[in-house]
Amino acid sequence: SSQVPSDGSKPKRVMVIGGDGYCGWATALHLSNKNYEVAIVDSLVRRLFDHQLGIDTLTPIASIHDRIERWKSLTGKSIKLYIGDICDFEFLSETLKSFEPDSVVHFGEQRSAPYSMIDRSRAVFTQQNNVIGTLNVLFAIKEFAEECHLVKLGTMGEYGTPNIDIEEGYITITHNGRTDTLPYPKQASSFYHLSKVHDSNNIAFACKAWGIRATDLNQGVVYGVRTDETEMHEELCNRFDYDGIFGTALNRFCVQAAVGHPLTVYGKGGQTRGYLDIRDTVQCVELAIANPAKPGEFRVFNQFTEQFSVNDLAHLVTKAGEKLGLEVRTVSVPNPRVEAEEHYYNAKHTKLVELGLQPHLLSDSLLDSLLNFAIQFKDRVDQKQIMPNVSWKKIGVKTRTVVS
Ligand code: NAD
Ligand code: USQ
Repeated sequence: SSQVPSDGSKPKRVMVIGGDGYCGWATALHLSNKNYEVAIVDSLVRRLFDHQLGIDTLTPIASIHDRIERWKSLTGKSIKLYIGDICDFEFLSETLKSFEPDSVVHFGEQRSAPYSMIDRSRAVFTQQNNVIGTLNVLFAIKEFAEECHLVKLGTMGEYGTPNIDIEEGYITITHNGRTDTLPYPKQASSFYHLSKVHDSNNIAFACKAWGIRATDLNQGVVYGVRTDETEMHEELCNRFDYDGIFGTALNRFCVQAAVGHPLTVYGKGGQTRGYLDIRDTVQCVELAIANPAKPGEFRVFNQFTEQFSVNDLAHLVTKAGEKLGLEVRTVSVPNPRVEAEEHYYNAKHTKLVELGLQPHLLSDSLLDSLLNFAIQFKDRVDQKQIMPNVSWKKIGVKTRTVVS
């Protein structure tokens, strides 16, 4: 598949915005390992959220400077680093002009639905950071790198849970005898998920109006932590969120099982989503870069490999835990969110497979190793961070300075 031309032409240059985060760090290393020229752009705002909220990753993570130095000393490969906020257009345009990327992979957003529902100021921050950051990327590409391919991380949550099959970005509809292929309807269910809908609309328009090439990766919930590159050294270790704000379903359940906390199924537990292993995140992004969209094309891929309900996940973790001698219990937590708890769900996800994706499906052995990973770090778990404390209905206009 992929990567670097063996014909002596120059290696492709990829700018990874949000490259200090969970998906971005794994992807930056993977691409560097595949001989892409990589630059990381990050404001480090995610590390600041952790400090402000008093939460922490399960795994100790090195500073971005130490991470990059360690990578260089292990592999001889350099990753360029630009620290700054992409909402600052001066910073972003200087970065783009200096690095001259062939593709920009944009992970750099506030990505937690609960964070966006803490209070008015966090809702506003999320949409401002995400929507304006992406608009700036679009303007910078138009002005300084018009051939550059934008690979943007979207979310499956843009579609919500409609009572019909979910297509990949577009749906063909016949109405009053006429037929058209239209953007698939969006029904996001948090101010965070809505920021992704706004981004998608802005990118689609920029492609049409200016001829920009873009791929929107509607990613499902990511699980796992190890990738080939991050496991090369402890200083390359990725973050692993388990708290009630940034932790995602399966990763949280594994940590909960490891420390003997009951699994926190919200409401009836029939909430079904698409999921994928972080090793497939890096593979999908590489496939999107290696097979770029055409000028003016706004391409949409649904990036997940399997569907599970929350109850399915609780069941799988309980079984895997038992094999390791853990006694795993489940509690039904009153749902802090407003979402359907029993619903139809059937989403297409064939386009990345057609490009060559070879999925790592959720298996007993992966669950085993995730659980063992969580057990290895269980002394770092702060059990007070586990229960959810952000309510979709109780969000207020007053800024919450203490979130506990
Ligand atoms: P993360 O919070 O771990 O990483 C995001 C990174 O972006 C952080 O390092 C942060 O400092 C940086 N960032 C945020 N705003 C920025 C700005 N204005 N300028 C520069 N840097 C900025 O999140 P993640 O889990 O790695 O998610 C990455 C992307 O993938 C997000 O866009 C998210 O919506 C999407 N996604 C994630 C998941 C998941 O399960 N983790 C699932 C689907 C989609
Ligand atoms: N859930 C529980 N118990 C928990 C945690 C979550 O029942 O302890 C439920 C939630 O109510 C929800 C589902 O599990 O129905 C998924 O929640 P999540 O927190 O794992 O994921 P979500 O909030 O949707 O957000 C995550 C990422 C986000 C990404 C999204 C992909 O944080 O960046 O966009 O997954 S998707 O879900 O496809 O929209």
